Parts: sequence; C-alpha cells; structure tokens
Amino acid sequence: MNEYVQTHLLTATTLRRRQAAMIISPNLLITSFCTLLLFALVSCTQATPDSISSGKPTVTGQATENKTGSSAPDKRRRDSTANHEGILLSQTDTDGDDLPESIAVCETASICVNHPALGINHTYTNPGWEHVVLLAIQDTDGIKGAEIVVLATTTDGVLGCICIIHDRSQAMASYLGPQWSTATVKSVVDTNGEPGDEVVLVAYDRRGGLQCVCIIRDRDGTYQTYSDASWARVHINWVEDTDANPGAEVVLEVHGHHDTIYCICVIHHREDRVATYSDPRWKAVAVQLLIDTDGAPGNEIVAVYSSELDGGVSIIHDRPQSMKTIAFTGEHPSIQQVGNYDHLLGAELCIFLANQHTHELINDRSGEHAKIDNCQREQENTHT
Ligand SMILES: [Ca+2]
Ligand SMILES: [Ca+2]
Ligand SMILES: [Ca+2]
Ligand SMILES: [Ca+2]
Repeated sequence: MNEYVQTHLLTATTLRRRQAAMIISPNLLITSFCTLLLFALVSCTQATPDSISSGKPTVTGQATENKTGSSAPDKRRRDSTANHEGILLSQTDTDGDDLPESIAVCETASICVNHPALGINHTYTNPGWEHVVLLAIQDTDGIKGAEIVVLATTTDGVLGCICIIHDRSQAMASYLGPQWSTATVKSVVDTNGEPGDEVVLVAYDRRGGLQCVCIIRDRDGTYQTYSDASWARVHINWVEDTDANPGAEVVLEVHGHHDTIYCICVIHHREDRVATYSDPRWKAVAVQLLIDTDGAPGNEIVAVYSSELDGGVSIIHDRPQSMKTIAFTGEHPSIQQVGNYDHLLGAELCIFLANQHTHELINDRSGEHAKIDNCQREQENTHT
C-alpha cells in the first residue's frame, strides 16, 4: 500500500506534464513503457470468450465550499526543501485577467497566490492541515482562469481533502469522501467533454482498502465514485480517449480479492458507466498501449496476458464494446513493434514468440496473424 501514500504523489516534473496520469504515477508509466520497449514476456494460453458488461457508478458526493482566501500580505518564507513533491512554483493566470499569478506552496500547509499586477497575495490554508501538495494548476470549472488542485494532509496524517482553489472568487472547494483516508490523484484531464478538467483519483480507507475510483467534476462541485465489491486493487496507467467521444476514458486494471485478475474496466465518465472486459484465461494481464488498430474511430486498448504455459494478446474495442483475443499455445508473446505495416488504416502489432523464436504480425482488422521475418517495416519512414 505504500505506493498509494499521498506523499508519493508527485514530482516537480508535473508542471510540464500534460496529463496527470503521467503527472502522478510516473513510475507506473515508466514501467509500462519499459515493458513495451523491453518486449517483456507475458505469458498465457488460450483465447476464449470475453465477458463484457456495463455497470453504473454507485455514489455521488458534493464539495464543501470554504471562503478561506485572504488578502493578507504573505510574510512567510517559502520553504522549498519541505516540498519536494508536487509543483513548487508556477506562473499561471488564476483569476482570468490574462496576467500570470505566481502560485506556490508556502510554509508547508498553505498555498500562496501572488498577484503582481494587483500587488496582493491570497493565502489559502486550513487550521487542520499539516502539509499540502500542489498537484495541478488547470482550468477545472470551465470559467476563465486556472484552478489550483491541492492535496492536503491533516495533523493526524490522514487526507484532509482534495481541494480546488478558485482564486478568481477566492473560494476553495473541498472534496473528501467519508472513508477517504489517503488518496492518489491520477490525472487532471477532461473526462466528460464539458468545459473544465476533471480530477481522477483513487481513495483508500484507514486500513488501505480501496474506497473508490473517483472523478471530481469541479464545474458543479460534485464527485462521482466508481467502485465494486469485487475490486480489491486498481491500477490506472492510462487516462485517454478510447471511444472517440469527447473526454478521456479512465482505463482500470482491476485485481479482485485473493489477487485474481478481475478485469480491464473502462470508466466512461461522460455517460457514467463502466465497461468491463475480462477473460478466464487472464492470470496476469497488462495494458501495453492504446492505439488505433482497426481504422475505426477510437483507440483500441492492447493488453498482453498470460496463464500458466500459454499467453496471448487481447485487443479491446471500447467504442463498440468488444474484445478480440489472440492466443498462442505454449508461448508468452511480447509486443515488439507497433506500426502501420499494410498501409491500411490501423496499426498492426508485431509480436515475438520466445519459444519458437519467431515473429508474428497481428492484423486486428482481419483478425488474422501470420509469421513475419522480423518486425522491421519495409520502409521505416512510413508513418506509424
Ligand atoms: Ca477556471
Ligand atoms: Ca470536463
Ligand atoms: Ca472519450
Ligand atoms: Ca479503432
């Protein structure tokens, strides 16, 4: 559970990242990419029928608004050494006047917003906070000016809130579910196609039990929770569009209890539904990449799975909600290269079969796979 502790949330590099999935779990992403690049062997066996279903989210919650902004001059020293995580300093327009404000964590438990044009500071804090991490500075409400997303920890060492500072109105919206003891923000990105970026997070209770994957819709001050009794652990490495409808989908790799693989589940926040993809052959499964493989709208979710001796590749078409699994008996295929081999829309997957020491090219459109000498394309200058 240590990986979920909020102190591991962010690095200073977040400022430059476009997506919070990258922002907040750089290690996870790196792992994924390494898996891809190193052509790690993932093993499994047969391909079988898919189980696909749709679910509904369970609960909604609401923010509590605090007018905690103050215009007192900031006399406090910025303690940069105490804030080795999150964004340390940013110059971003927070009040919509097109002039950049200077936003920083001051001391360890306040956010200071300096308005050089006005010559004033706004300081946001709460008496119960011991530590704050500045997660993102993005528009979350659809109104001009960036909001400031922070994670506050209380003096008891538990989650104080995921708070969003609206500097324009000097208000702070506090998001905290009843059982949220720690939380990891995974992404701040538009998930519903409506103005403003949503905050995607995973919340845990005091014992480290999964509470929810939650999406804060700051525009109307609510959050939506997605959870299921069968979900024991979730990994979120991808928050990207999969259905060609506005807004990014949240791709979950869900483990059930007793460490079984439960599903690759996709949250469609725009429609408040969860698409569930699973296969009894998956003993281990990992999403390798999202890419269009069929030439039809929407990126496919490409996963490699393994069972004991066998393995395969599962391609999820999230827009039509279908899944195609290609199994390799006695092999643990690894994806070596992905690209447009046949010059028709959609990428092909070149895989390596270690036992036979052969390569195969998977064509998702035809559903076929065939041996290929190697993964080099005829002309490496062809677009991918
Ligand atoms: Ca805004
Ligand atoms: Ca939105
Ligand atoms: Ca979408
Ligand atoms: Ca597609």
